[in-house]
Amino acid sequence: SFKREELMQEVQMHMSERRFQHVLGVEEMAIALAAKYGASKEKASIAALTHDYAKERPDEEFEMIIQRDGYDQDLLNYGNAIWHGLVGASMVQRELGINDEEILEAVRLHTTGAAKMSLLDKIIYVADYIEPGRNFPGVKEARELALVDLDEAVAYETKHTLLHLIEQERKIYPKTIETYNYWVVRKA
Ligand code: DGI
Ligand code: FE
Ligand code: FE
Ligand code: FE
Repeated sequence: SFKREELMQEVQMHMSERRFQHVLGVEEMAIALAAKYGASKEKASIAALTHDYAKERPDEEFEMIIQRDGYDQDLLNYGNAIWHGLVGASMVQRELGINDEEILEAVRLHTTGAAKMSLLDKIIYVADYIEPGRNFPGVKEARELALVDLDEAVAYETKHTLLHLIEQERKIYPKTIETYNYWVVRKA
């Protein structure tokens, strides 16, 4: 549709060609998962197209917004990896005029996940991990799980992301641990 073309152009202008190709891969995967699990394909498309919209913004801009707009100031102890979704959703809203709270929440949660995730949140979280351009050990298993059981795919991604972060001795954002405790430890 025309709206999608316009949104795609706006997103493309804000990132490298390589990242834009990732975004298109996430969109393709998100639409497929929405079809399979009965979510809105249009919302999946818009959330996927905008999920990394803020990824190439300077740290100073995120720091200014975190200080100005009443975010938890503990966020200042993290970096772009945590900010581009959680805080980036406010740029998606303000600059792209997207006011659908389900879409904005999927953008906010796409990196860390959360204990409480909607179907759309799970679709974007998983699609980001398994889009066709991703190539890392374990991605095949993640893709297979996503076709069978979306919750299992969320658990798999969370566990393996955390293992990777710990291996690299990176700082873990508390919400990432909440996601682990809920989806990996406490899952049914
Ligand atoms: O933006 P993408 O690269 O497409 O993917 P993403 O937004 O899911 O993840 C961005 C990075 O954030 C990725 O390298 C994993 C990392 N990450 C996820 N949870 C945490 C984290 N990094 C830190 N330091 N702490 C976390 O809790
Ligand atoms: Fe991201
Ligand atoms: Fe992700
Ligand atoms: Fe992404």
